[in-house]
Amino acid sequence: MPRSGGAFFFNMKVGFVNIFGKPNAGKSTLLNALMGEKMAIVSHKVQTTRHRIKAILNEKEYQIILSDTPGIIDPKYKLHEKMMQAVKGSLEDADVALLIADAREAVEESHEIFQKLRLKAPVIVILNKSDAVKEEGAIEKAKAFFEGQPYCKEVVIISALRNKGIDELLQRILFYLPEGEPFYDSDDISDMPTRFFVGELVREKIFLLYQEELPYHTTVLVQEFKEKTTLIKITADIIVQRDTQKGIILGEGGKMIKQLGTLARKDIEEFLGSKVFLELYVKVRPKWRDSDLFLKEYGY
Ligand SMILES: Nc1nc2c(ncn2[C@@H]2O[C@H](COP(=O)(O)OP(=O)(O)OP(=O)(O)O)[C@@H](O)[C@H]2O)c(=O)[nH]1
Ligand SMILES: [Mg+2]
Repeated sequence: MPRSGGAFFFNMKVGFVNIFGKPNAGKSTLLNALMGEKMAIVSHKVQTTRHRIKAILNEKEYQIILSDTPGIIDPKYKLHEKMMQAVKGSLEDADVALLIADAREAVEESHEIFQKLRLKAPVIVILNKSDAVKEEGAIEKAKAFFEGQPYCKEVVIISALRNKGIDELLQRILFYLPEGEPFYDSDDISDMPTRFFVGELVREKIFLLYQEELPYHTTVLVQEFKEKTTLIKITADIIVQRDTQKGIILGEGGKMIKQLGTLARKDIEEFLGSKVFLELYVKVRPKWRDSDLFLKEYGY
């Protein structure tokens, strides 16, 4: 039952608007731009997002349930398989699909992925990172290419980072969105618990601070979340696969984890609007990325 509290909704537009694309195309940045606040973590590295993250955009005239999804890849281990299951689930319930490509890249690779999705929902292809395109005429060429594809209703050019074209995109989304009654309370902004967002912010800083493969061997689990009188006490485990990785996370004399803690705490405080005491522990769980048991425990 929609929690509409007995109110009537005339001509309200409601539905699931799900974002898909290659890793690093800017899906999470776009979700944040549409929401007008940071809900999904972003990094310069590929495969940052691992879950389907719903964020609810509530206005009088519409309720858009946005979904960020992991970048589409060929799975190499069980965590990847879970990530691609999150994509699959989002393909099924989309009312409008946003297929996003990095406008600096050649169109073929994204096209191949988009084609295989076989979406039934109307598709808007989004050319993102327009601010960073150097080559003259390149965006227009890419736009014409996608407009010629049978799966594509229309193409919208944006810069999610610079907030360019976002209002126009919103108008085009609303054009395709069906009318209905809201699914969520008007003050809900996500279906994920606060703990999840806290863990994600720690994970984002791991993507920022540590080189190469380490972030891909790591996950974060919030163990304790206690609201005290003047602050919130949070304890989180950083899980890695090997002892050597634990050493790198800690750094010499604990230098690195201290830096990680400081960066993460600042963002968590901003997100929660409260002072935070953050305690981080590093735990070694060999092959957690391939263990159903561990993956389940860690929320995948
Ligand atoms: N120049 C430029 N960079 C952008 C834009 N949008 C996103 N980025 C950058 O692209 C990188 C990846 O952005 P994300 O939003 O994490 O990409 P994603 O598609 O969610 O990536 P995964 O979660 O790994 O699949 C980050 O460094 C962003 O700052 C844009 O419009 N312009
Ligand atoms: Mg992402």
